[in-house]
Amino acid sequence: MSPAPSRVVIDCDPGIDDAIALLLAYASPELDVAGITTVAGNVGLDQVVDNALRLCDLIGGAAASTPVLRGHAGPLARGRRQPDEPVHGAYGLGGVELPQATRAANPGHAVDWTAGEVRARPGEITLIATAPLINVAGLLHTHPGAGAALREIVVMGGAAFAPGNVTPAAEFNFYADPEAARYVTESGVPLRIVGLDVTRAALTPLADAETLIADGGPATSAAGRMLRHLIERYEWRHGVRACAVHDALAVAAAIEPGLLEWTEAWVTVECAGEFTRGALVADVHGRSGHAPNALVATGVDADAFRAFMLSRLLAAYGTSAPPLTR
Ligand SMILES: [Ca+2]
Repeated sequence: MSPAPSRVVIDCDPGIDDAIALLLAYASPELDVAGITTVAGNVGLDQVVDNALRLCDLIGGAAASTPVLRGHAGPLARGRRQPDEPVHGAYGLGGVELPQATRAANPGHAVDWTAGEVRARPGEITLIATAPLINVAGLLHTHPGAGAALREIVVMGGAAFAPGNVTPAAEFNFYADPEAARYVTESGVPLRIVGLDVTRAALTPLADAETLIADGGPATSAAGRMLRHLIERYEWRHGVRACAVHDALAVAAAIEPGLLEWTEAWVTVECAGEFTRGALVADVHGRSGHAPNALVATGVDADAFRAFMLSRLLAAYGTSAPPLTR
């Protein structure tokens, strides 16, 4: 008998890679998605909430009734860059229009809802954060005891040794709210960080997007078209017909940590640098004198991740997939 699934809350800002991450989570029997919380990031909050609800309808099954909560619409402290619309398209899903959502978001705030969920199940909830970290920092700051009751936080964010994707030093989620990211990294909650170091080393090629489109199912073809949009952007920037699917790798890391190599380190986030605001600092050699507070992903089995993601999406949503597999 397989072990009980891990109960997760996914804090996200869909966003194409968030969308693929949600599809992957619901395609994976190892995870039980307790709720989807939203935060402004790739696009504004209203759009992010609407996208999450539409994606839940697309996924169907358990997703159709998963609580979806509105979170923060802006950063904790000063300044943030504009939403990343050129990358994700005007509505955040690469121009893929999903049918209008059949329900509204649940009442209440994402942070308070998550606190209740975590308190009700101490030690059980893994928080997968694939967006700027305002909600997560808010949870840890305003709900004492919530951090200690979390099992783990898996964060997609930062670039420990690789270049950033907003500035030369900073990755989008951390750059969007460095104070929040710093608060989370220094919170003492068990933390795994899946950053650009590994997401850029595990690219999804155009062939996989085309395979999903060719399958023709509602969710597979939507996923394929979203990935194709992302690949066009990635090719423009990086010259390869493939793309990083950052958030999906974070979900894969929560399911199967063995897909990645992990290095213990003390980590923090630069909040003051003239050129480095939002940069993840990872002390892998113990220079700071601080005890490690995170596991930083420093390697990835790219072929295994690619096969994992494609096979899971086809098995759960493909036209030849048996019904009720999720
Ligand atoms: Ca995201």
